Amino acid sequence: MTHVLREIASQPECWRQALELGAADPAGLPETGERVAVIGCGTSLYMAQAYATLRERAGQGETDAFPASELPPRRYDRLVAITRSGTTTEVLHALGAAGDVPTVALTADPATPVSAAARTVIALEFADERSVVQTRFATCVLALLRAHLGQAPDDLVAQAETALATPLPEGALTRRRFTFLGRGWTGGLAREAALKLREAALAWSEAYPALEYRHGPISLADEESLVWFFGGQEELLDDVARTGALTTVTALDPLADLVRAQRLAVELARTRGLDPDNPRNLTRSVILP
Ligand code: F1P
Repeated sequence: MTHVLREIASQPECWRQALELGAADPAGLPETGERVAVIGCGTSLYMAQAYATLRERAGQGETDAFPASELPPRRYDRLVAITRSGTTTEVLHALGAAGDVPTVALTADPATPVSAAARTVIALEFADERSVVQTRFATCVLALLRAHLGQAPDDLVAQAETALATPLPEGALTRRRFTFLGRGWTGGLAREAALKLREAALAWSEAYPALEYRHGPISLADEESLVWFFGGQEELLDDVARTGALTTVTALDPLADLVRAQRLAVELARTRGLDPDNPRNLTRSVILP
């Protein structure tokens, strides 16, 4: 079994710990009313985007997400950084430039430079991973942050179990183009799902805000496409189905549905003869000279 598959399968137990940690209000996370910037790179950026939308829509305060390399010189009350490795150069630079702004980092490895760069560190060592391709660290961070916002469904762990047990959409593995659609906080999940397919399976994949899909990109949809809805955009289903594309939507919580997309990425890799633990051109973290 590959590391990534083992890590995907371990998510229910990991989420249990993450949810507990988030509900316990760990030091350093934003307080209600603060203006907050959230940063990360790659997968961690997409989790930052999901959290930013959730927090702002929960009425907890203005929250913006940025790639760590693109943080604008604006004044925020707090800077939240997400980094599994704790070594990503752009994240360390952004934290280092924060001046007197309180900073907090969520990481799987606190024995790394991020602990010196951030004022507070929240360690999720239980969610660390052997695989280059991130799965459980990312979902654990979001589960933790949702619990902290009081926005995690009570049955989230059970839903992760269901997502692991549910068969993948029939015919998905023979499609050649994969599109993920999300709205609000699930936009970040859609981008993450698309990244998983690129990283693990070298698959052609993309992601859009759901209602933008009808404004052009749908012209690419055909019998070779799979269009994956992260819930709540059923008004588009008929239009997409008419193109010949395979569509999939579930009643699962979108974070649990991301587990299904992770499984698809690994299954696709297997059918294409690829090793998802050793993705092409990728390293566990990007350390710039
Ligand atoms: C972020 C990241 C991963 C990506 C690749 C390089 O790392 O961009 O999302 O898959 O492995 O690193 P981190 O800052 O969360 O450690």
